[in-house]
Amino acid sequence: AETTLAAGVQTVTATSGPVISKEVTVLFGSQSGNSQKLAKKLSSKLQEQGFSVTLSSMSDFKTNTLKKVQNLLAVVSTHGEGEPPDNAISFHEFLHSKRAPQLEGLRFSVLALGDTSYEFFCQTGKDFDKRLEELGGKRLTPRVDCDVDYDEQATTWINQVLAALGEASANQLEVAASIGVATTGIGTQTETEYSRSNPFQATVLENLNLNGRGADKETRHLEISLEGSNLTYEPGDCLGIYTKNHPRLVQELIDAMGWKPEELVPIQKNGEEGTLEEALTSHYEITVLTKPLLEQAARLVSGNGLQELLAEGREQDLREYVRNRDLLDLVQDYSLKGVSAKDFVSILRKLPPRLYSISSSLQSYPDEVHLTIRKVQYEAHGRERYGVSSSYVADRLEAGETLPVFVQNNPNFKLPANPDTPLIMIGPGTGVAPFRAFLGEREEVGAKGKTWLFYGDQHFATDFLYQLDWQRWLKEGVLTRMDVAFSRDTSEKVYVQHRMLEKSKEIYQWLQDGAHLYVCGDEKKMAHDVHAALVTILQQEGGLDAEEAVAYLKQLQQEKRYQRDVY
Ligand code: 2AM
Repeated sequence: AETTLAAGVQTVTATSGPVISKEVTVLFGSQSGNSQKLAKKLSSKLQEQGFSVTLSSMSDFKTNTLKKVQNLLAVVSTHGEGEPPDNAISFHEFLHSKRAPQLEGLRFSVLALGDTSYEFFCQTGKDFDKRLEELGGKRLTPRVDCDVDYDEQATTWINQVLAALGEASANQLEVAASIGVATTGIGTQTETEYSRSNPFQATVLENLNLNGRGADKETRHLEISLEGSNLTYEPGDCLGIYTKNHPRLVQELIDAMGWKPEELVPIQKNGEEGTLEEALTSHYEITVLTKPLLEQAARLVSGNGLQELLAEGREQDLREYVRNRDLLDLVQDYSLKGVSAKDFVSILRKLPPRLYSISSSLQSYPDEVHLTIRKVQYEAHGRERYGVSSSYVADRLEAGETLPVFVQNNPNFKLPANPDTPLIMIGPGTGVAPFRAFLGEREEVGAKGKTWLFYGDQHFATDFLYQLDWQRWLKEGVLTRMDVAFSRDTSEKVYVQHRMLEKSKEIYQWLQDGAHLYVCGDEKKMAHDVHAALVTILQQEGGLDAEEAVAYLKQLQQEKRYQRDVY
């Protein structure tokens, strides 16, 4: 086998056996790494069947080679309100621009990842699917749209694609010896048996509240042992944790329906059973109302009023109803009396694992992983509501207990390979988590590059997360500069972007010096405003006009010098 690696694009060609003319390009657009993982899996399967596969991130794909591609398989997630993930933006734009070539010879298929609780479910996948057809491509297999529990549907799509391509080249199915997928340039892979589908039962070593007395918030610092798992991670990676629903919500739901907690119901698609209480606690999602769920609930009993809510023209009412409501509201507001527990769980989504940006460096804490999780709690519709995972961690998970975990590599949020490269890190609130990992790593490797952290939260006295770590790193020179914005200590709100604008000259100079920019935290408000501040800085200090400044930032993104981990 011959392996060519170039700038994140890899081509693995089988040279034993018959000459294989079937070339397949697999592209992924991935924010948290799921699409990339699936794209890799597909690529290995294709290679096992003797295909020659080019696997690449959409952002690394050379668009001028598109015309020559015969088979294109795209795995792409959707972000926010129907937007492409960062590393799919440029390819998405290219395809929808006048520069896009006609693709009559192309066969393609799209796997779309998304979340049915969002209105623009799988929008990016749908966009690609539609556009590739418009450009003349022929669908190899129909697009598959996956919900958060994507495993099964993704496997189905992969099998359909393999079958379709396999048929087309049945006479060439002399399988070359299994060819491993090289991973250089597109993230690391852990040598461990543990994964999303087989999580490691990790022991919680510490669970501390980082906020001071009298704070309005509660942010947990979790230290988790990875001993014996062989799990490794890099700064910027995420940890997936399997969580549990609130016992009170489970109880109230069971009571409202008059079920028995010990009744047996399926907890796995393979038919494995568990008690209803266990099922609703650890296996199914009961806090999110999605349209597909309501449609199925409407079919469980006729005349329960749900059909009316789902009727055409009432989209706005539906949107309002599902906001901050859960399954308990549903069974109380709509008559689902008489529905059996079995039928009920059959319409539920699996409780998906939650991903958190890791806040430790493995170099500083061997065999450990740290998380920084802010508890979400609010009142809505006359009842106290809790963030599923954050309230579990804050209120019901104690040191000494076990937590099922797995590492999710995040190829879109990585330290520069060169330790001399300057870093500008912007992470208010829990967005600061990965920067504790970045600086820990830089300390351990004795990096020389200068570093600058922008941090913000509401109050200095109670909300300065990891204050001692930053102070020590400042003293030791691991952290060169730190600017903070405490938004509610002054009469006028100050946010990280205001601090950035105050320092616009220096930031511009750091960028000239080759600094890499990292932004982590709230997407809609913070990351958006920080982006706007960067545009202003480039205009003000670099003499660019608005359009040029935007293009400049895009270029930085393309070069992986501007990376975001936003949620
Ligand atoms: P606020 O709650 O006082 O509005 C971490 O959550 C910090 O991010 C808080 O200080 C919060 O301020 C702040 N924040 C809220 N909206 C923001 C925005 N648009 N840009 C930057 N920071 C923001």
